[in-house]
Amino acid sequence: MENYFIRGERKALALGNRGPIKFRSDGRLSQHICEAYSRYGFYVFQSVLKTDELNELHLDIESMLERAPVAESSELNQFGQKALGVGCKAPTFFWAAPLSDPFGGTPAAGGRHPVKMPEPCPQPHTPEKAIFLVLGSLQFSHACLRTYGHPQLLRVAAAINGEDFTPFNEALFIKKPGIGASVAWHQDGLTHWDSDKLDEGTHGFNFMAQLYGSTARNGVWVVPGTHKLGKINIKNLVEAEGSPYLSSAVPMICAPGDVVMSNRQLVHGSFANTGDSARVTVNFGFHRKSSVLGVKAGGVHNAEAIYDAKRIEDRSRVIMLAIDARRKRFPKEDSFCYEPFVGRKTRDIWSIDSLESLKDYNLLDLSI
Ligand SMILES: O=C(O)CCC(=O)C(=O)O
Repeated sequence: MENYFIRGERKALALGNRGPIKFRSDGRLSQHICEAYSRYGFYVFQSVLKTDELNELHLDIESMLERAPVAESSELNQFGQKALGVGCKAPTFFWAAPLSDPFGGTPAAGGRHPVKMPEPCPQPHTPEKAIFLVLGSLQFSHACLRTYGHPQLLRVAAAINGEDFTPFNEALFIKKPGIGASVAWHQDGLTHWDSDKLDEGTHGFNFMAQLYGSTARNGVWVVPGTHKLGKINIKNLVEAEGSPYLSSAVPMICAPGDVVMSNRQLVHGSFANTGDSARVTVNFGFHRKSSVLGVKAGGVHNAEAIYDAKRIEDRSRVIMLAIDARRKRFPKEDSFCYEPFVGRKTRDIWSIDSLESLKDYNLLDLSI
């Protein structure tokens, strides 16, 4: 296994799909970034989040976890107060046994994780269960909301998915050393695989911002290029290999503050964190409007529904709120201009009470 991690890291670093966010003089995303993203299905944007922003994310996420339920069945946090997420209708905190694989080989999430990952034995005295995933994370953190409004990242989203791009969902993946659960191999999309219009960008992408960096042991692994191959039979892939340690896969190797853009059609997953460093990923995804408008989808992150123009607009307002939150914290930065709301008379104004207005906003996620 050690060799697998070392070889994977070496291969990942040799791909040539990492560097700072760069645009051409006409404002389009640099050609080499577009080409590498299209070729491999992921790109590591280096040093996107600077020290202040990272520190604020650390503090907020720490505070979020302190205010989360003390146990899966509890409504109280460690201070004996009503815990975050209690009373939410939409899903929020997800728990798993240490080093387990909660999804692999189960019908969860539309059965898209067909194979169980290895489940190493945890050390004695680890908690029975720990939070490994938070959904609807923007309602719990001003810092996460500000990162969602990051102007360079939103420019990338517009370059990849069009100026009228839409949200998907937002999440935190928490992989504590010796505890963090696996996410079994899967492709994210569930909706358009049989469409004759399917192409490499149909199911959108996720930004994965790294708070502590990401290593071969604790990071997400991907099989480069699989985003172009349609729906892949992952069970056959693992059986042919004779092991879930896929030799064609590479890990996302990141420093703190790097942000990966990862195609949702890629075969990807992460192993239980048997290493000694934590990974916290601030995830937020975007779609092309044409992939969601008028489409009936859902059932994993949100209830099944037809995504009409009103729903898309209501959900997209969160981008406007995030842009305003960011403008107020980083006034010297050039804010992102989100095309669908240009010329509107009403503005989405951020205030310290804004998170309350986001309660259950993720009921309107646009999962496809
Ligand atoms: O962060 C992880 O471990 C898994 C991420 C993932 O599967 C996803 O974002 O779809």
